[in-house]
Amino acid sequence: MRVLVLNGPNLNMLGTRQPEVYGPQTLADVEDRCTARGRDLGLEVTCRQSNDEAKLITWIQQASATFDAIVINPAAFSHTSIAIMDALLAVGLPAVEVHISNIHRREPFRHRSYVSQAAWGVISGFGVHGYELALDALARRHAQAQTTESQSAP
Ligand code: CA2
Repeated sequence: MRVLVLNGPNLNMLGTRQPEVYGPQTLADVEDRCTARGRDLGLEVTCRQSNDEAKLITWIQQASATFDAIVINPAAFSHTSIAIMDALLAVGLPAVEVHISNIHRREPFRHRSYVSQAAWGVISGFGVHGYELALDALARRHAQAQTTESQSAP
């Protein structure tokens, strides 16, 4: 199973500012942890980050050719981007939305995420561990789908 892990705007600054909100780990640390967790779970993980909404949309559109699932922290685009929601709905891959902080304990404008409408599940508030939780959930979903498939085979 191949999983695309996408990070949105400003997450390239992880570990350099606001550690009280987002923790001390850098984006490189987060990506390394995703790759390692993926290896343990038998997933092939590819990580990308962009501050550019168009780039994120293009990666999502192209994902159906190469990936089986998406983990996405859309960052501030969660609260604004109907376009990212539409791209995820269009590709139809299972997507897990991750937020490092608990967006529901923060300012009201962070409480709504357009992206959640296109997500299979949402993880928020577990720090950067949320990315690994997302990979765990996708691996379990994949294993369950394979069991169901083999049981219904003639
Ligand atoms: O909690 C999250 O993961 C967020 O997606 C992070 C976004 C925020 O707009 C969302 O409401 C919740 C912000 C990402 C900014 O990342 C920074 C990291 C380090 C220093 C400064 C910004």
